[in-house]
Amino acid sequence: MNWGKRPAGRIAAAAVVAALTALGALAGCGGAPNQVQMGVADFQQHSITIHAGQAVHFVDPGNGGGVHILCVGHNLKCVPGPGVPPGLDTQAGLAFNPGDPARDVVFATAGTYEVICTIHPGMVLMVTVQ
Ligand SMILES: [Cu+2]
Repeated sequence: MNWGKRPAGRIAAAAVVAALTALGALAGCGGAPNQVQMGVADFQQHSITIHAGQAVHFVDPGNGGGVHILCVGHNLKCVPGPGVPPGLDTQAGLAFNPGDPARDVVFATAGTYEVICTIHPGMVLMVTVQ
């Protein structure tokens, strides 16, 4: 049996993954993707903070995602307002089916935006744009 080196190799690999994860977190305000993933009937997180001019990277995975129609609004209704990004500013909203390509939505104007889904009650992502 020659298992001597395997545990060390695994520990080293885990350390590399941890370091890369830390780098990714540090890069959050440096143009790295501000990813928000969707599940069957909700966002996987309910708030995100970005800087004006940055995009939120919306991901609806083919495995575990859902049908969603996103817009800025409240209580299942799209409410267009000043500073709302194109695509999230209409009643039609931004439609996703599971497995669709991810989409970047740029928030150009500072403010707080309530991104909702017109299908799923309580599916809310508060986007704070600094
Ligand atoms: Cu939805």
